[in-house]
Amino acid sequence: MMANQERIEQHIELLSRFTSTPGRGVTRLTYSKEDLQARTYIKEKMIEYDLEVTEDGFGNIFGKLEGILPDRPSVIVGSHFDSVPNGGAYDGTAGVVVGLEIAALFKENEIQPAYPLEIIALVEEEGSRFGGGLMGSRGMMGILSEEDFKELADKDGILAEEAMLSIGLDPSKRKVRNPETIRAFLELHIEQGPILEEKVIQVGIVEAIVGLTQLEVTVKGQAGHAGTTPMNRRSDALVSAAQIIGDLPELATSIGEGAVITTGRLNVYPNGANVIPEKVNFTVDIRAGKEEHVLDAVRRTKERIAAQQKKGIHISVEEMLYIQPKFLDKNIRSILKETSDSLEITNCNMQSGAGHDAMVLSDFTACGMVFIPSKDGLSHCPEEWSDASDLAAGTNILFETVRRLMEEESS
Ligand code: HGY
Ligand code: MN
Ligand code: MN
Repeated sequence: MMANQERIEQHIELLSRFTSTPGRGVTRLTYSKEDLQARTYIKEKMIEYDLEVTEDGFGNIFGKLEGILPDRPSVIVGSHFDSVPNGGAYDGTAGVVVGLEIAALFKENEIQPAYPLEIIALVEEEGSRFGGGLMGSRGMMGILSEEDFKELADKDGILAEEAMLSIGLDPSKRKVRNPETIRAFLELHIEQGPILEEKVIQVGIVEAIVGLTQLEVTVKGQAGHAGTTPMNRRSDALVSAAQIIGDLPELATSIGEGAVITTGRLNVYPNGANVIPEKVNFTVDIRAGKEEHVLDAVRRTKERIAAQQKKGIHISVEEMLYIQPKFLDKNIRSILKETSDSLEITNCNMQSGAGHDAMVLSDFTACGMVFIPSKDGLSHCPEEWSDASDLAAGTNILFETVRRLMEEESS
C-alpha cells in the first residue's frame, strides 16, 4: 500500500491555483475567495475518500473516518492551508495533501481503522490576515478566547467573524475541541531550510520547535511638510522606527544560540513622498531554541524601543503571539524512525526554526512531525518547491505510523 505520487502532485498543482496573486506565488488569505476555493476542493476530496466532513466555528476543516471501536480518540493528520503573501505551493498545503492521500489509501485498501482517523485543514496558521498566527489551532484548543477572536480584524478593519460569514462559514459552530477526543496529531511539513537537501536525506524527524514571539510596534509622531519643517522641529515616526529596526540584527547576533529577529511588515502613514511620516507600525518576529533567549531578545528589543521614546514620539508595543519552545512526543518520534528505517527512507533528527500548529497541539496530545527537503532551502516565496517523491515517502511513513498508533491503542 504505497502513496500515489501522481495524485499527490495533482492535489498540490490544483490547490496552488487558488491564489490572489497568480504568477507571483500563492497568496491565500484566511476566509478569502481563494480560501473558499481551496476549502471546497479539500472538502470534495474528503467526501470522495469517504470521510465525514465538518467545519468548526473558526472554519477549520475535519474529515473523519470512524473507527471500529466506538467512542475512541482520533489520530489526526494534517496541517494548515492558508499562506503568507506571495508564498509557495507547499507550506502547509503539503501536510493537508498528505492527509488526503492517507485517507485515499485507507479507502482504496478498504481498511477500517480501529480508532477514528481524522484529516484536518487548519486556518490562519500564518497570521497573514489577522496577525499573530496559529489561530485555527489555538482556537480549536481553547487558547484563543471567544472574545479575543471576536476582536480580530484585518488591516482594512474587516472582523474575522464578518469575513467568515462572507464565505458562508458559521462562527456560531462549536469552537473548542475536547483534547480527550484526540489520540495524536501528525503533521508533514516542508523543512523550509537547506539542511535535508545539503545532507541528501529524504525525511527529517522533528525533535523540537523553536519558541517564538511576534510584536506589533506602533510609532506615533507628527505629520508635517517635508520642505518647510526644519530638521530640529520634526517628530518623524519613520526615522525612529528605522533606528529601532536597524539595531535588531546585531541584537540577534549578540544573543547567538540561533536567535533570529525579523521585521517582515512595515506600514507608513500617510506614506506620502513629501510628508513627514506621522505613524509607522511594524512587526518584530523573534525566535530561539531556548526560552531564555527568546525572553532576552524581547527584553532587549523593548529596551531599544524605550530609547526611542522622546518628545513628540510615542511608541507602543503589542505582543501578538508568544509560544515557548516545544518538544515533540518521544514515542511517536521512535515510531517515525522505525517506520522510516523499515521503508529504507533516509532520515535524521531535526529542530524546527519555523513555527507550526504542532506547537499548539503538543500541549494537549502526542504530536509528531516529519519534514521533507525544500529546494535550495527556500520557502515563504514563489520559488518554494519540494519533490513529490519525497511527499510520497513522507506519506508512506505517516500512513504506517497512523496504523502503528491505532494498533498500539487497541492492543
Ligand atoms: O512563521 C512561521 O514559522 C510559520 O511559517 N508560520
Ligand atoms: Mn509558513
Ligand atoms: Mn507552515
